[in-house]
Amino acid sequence: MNLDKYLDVAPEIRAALAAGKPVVALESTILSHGMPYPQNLAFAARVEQVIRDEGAVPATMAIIDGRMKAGLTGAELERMCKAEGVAKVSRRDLPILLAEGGTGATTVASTMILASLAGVRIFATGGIGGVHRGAQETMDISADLQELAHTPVAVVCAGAKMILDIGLTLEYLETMGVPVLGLDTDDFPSFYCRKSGFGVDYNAKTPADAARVAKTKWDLGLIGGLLIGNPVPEEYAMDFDEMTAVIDRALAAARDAGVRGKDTTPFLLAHIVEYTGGRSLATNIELACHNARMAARIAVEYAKL
Ligand code: PSU
Ligand code: MN
Repeated sequence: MNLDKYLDVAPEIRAALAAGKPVVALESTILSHGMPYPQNLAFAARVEQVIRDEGAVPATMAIIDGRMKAGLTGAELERMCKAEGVAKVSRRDLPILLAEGGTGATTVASTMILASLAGVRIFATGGIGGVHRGAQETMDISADLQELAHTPVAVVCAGAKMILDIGLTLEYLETMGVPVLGLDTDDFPSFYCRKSGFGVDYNAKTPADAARVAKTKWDLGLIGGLLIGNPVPEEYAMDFDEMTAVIDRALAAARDAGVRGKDTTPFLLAHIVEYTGGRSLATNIELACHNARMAARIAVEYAKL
């Protein structure tokens, strides 16, 4: 298939990939549906600069006017951040949005798809979707997990939020054969906090260690990606007990409001920001920039292998 029919790769990214230089994918749902405007716009520019400062090229992914984009212009980033008429696009939504010429922000799952199509192997995000608490009844399990099982991209995240059942999320990844690494940690992080109480499969002490595991997985022809947990820097971490209470309150609000399906995660994120008086947003921004920095270092090491 000729991908040019659907996909635009920005010239700088195309050149970097052709030369074997490091490129890091970024998602756009974190902008459109994960953070308020205009803080998301400042974040979008900063996170791209963090990647450049490490010697890699950022590739923010989105669907714009029916085309898949790897690499956005300033005006396109602004459009994603204003989020007017911007859908949340996961794997199932992708063909619909392209066929109807729509505009949407890509989740972890669909960003992995775009990255893989463009040839980008390393991706930085904030937190991934996973098995929701109460999934035994709702069957709400993010498509992000299936994507990690199928698509060859290494996702650097600050773990999973406690809006999810972290234990079940890790069980699911084990079943799907997805390696879960920690960057210099034995404990899978829980987004706002450095620990979750659940272990990782491998403590990658350095970005080079993580790059080597990814390279080995793909050399072996094992399908799918990897999940790399990178704890929030100590100075931005939030109190575990406080966040447990805040998240319980947000979950109760979602239940009372009857929120379901793809609206659940954005609803919970917005309420957590509200209940913490914006402190959680500052932490979210810092941890996502830290993930971008480490993802860029992994991409630099991966490019040498
Ligand atoms: N978790 C966060 N911030 C986010 C998301 C998750 O802490 O912005 C977004 C990501 O784009 C992720 C998506 O892929 O939500 C998961 O949504 P769902 O649970 O509907 O699959
Ligand atoms: Mn869901």
